[in-house]
Formats: sequence, C-alpha cells, structure tokens
Amino acid sequence: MILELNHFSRRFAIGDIHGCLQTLRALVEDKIKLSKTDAIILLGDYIDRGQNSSGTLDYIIDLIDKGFNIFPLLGNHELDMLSANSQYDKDQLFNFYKLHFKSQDLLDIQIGILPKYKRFFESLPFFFETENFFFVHASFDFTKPNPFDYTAAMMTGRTCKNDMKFTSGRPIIHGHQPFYLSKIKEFVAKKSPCIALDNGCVYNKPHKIYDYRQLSNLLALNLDTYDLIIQPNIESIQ
Ligand SMILES: [Mn+2]
Repeated sequence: MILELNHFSRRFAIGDIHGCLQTLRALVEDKIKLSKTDAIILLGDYIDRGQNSSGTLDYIIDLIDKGFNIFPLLGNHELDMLSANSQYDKDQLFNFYKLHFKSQDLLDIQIGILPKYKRFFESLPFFFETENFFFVHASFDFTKPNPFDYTAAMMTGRTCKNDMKFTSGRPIIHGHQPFYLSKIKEFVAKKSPCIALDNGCVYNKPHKIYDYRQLSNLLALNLDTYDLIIQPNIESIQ
C-alpha cells in the first residue's frame, strides 16, 4: 500500500509492542510528544506475551479516532489470531491464548475475537511503500516473482534483504525479530538498507534464548533525523 508522509511535520516508526501499553504511552507521549501534524508507522505485533493486549489496541484505535496520524501494519501475531479464530472452537481458542500469550482479553469464549479488534486486524495492510522507505513487519522475499504479493515473508521472514531493483534504494524498516540494542544502533548509524526496530520490548526478565539486559526497550526511529528514541520497558512498575 502506497502512503504519502511528506506533508507531515515529523515521521516515526515504532517496533513490536506486544501488549506493553505503559511503555508505548511513555514513548508516544513523553518521548516523542506526538502532535496531530506528526505521523507514526507501527510495524505490527501489538498483542500477545505482554500484560495488556486489549489496552494496547484500545490506545492505538483511540489515537486514530482522535485524529492522530497513526498507520499500523499487520504483524504475524494479529494474522495468527485471525486464522486461529476461523479454525478452532472458540473455547479452545480462548484457552490457548490465555495459556500461551496472556491475550484472552481480546477474546470472548463464545464468539472468539471481539468485533472491535477483529475489524481492526482485518483493516491492517501487509506493508507500506512511502516516498523514502518501505515498512513491513518482517521482510520481503525478493527471490519470488512478485515479492510484494508474497505475504509469508512479510509476516515471518527471518532475514531481511533489500533489492534495489524493487525498492529503488529505499531502506526497509521492519520488526518481528528482536535484535540487541547495540546492533540496532549500528543499523541506524550506517543507514543500513534494512533497519530492524524490534528490541524485544516485552522481554524484561531472564530468557532462555535472549540476554534480556540488551533487550526490553520499545524503540522509535525518527525517519528524518535517524535519531533512535529509546523507551525502556516500564510495565512492571504499573
Ligand atoms: Mn512478529
């Protein structure tokens, strides 16, 4: 989907939120100090794992309703919930999400995904192309004949590669896979062809794979100045 951002006064992208509502609010309100002349692209994965999936969605939907220029993309967690909703019994669905992702607040045990959230998920595009960037949750697979129709890579591709033939040199800004903060700072400093913005905001405790001390920040990139805005996870304070 083509999106024009040049007429806004400032432009930002924000990585994976995963239910970290307090952290998102602090980033948007205290650090960015968002105004109605700014624009923010959200890179998907608003829900699951964190403490407040429904609050995060309510906040995003409310900002849009109030006239803030928030442009959310689809992440694999939103798509997975939509697919699971159409495949499984509603009580199974509820119990699965309660057990694995703490996001049963998005579900009703009789009807599945609550209509407000289902409508929101179904409205989300797979990627944005703007004057100066591409934005996608995970990556593009440029080896496919029609990479902009190949949504599997956009949702879960693990390796982001840029192909100038398709992007005409515009960087790809993406999330999905947590990178350590030092690595993300390097992508930004080098104005890398692929810039990852997922610093695993939700991982604020010892983890079996990741060193959480190098994660647990929610990041915003100022797309004009390349300033990286770092909001540490504040969910445990509440
Ligand atoms: Mn993801």
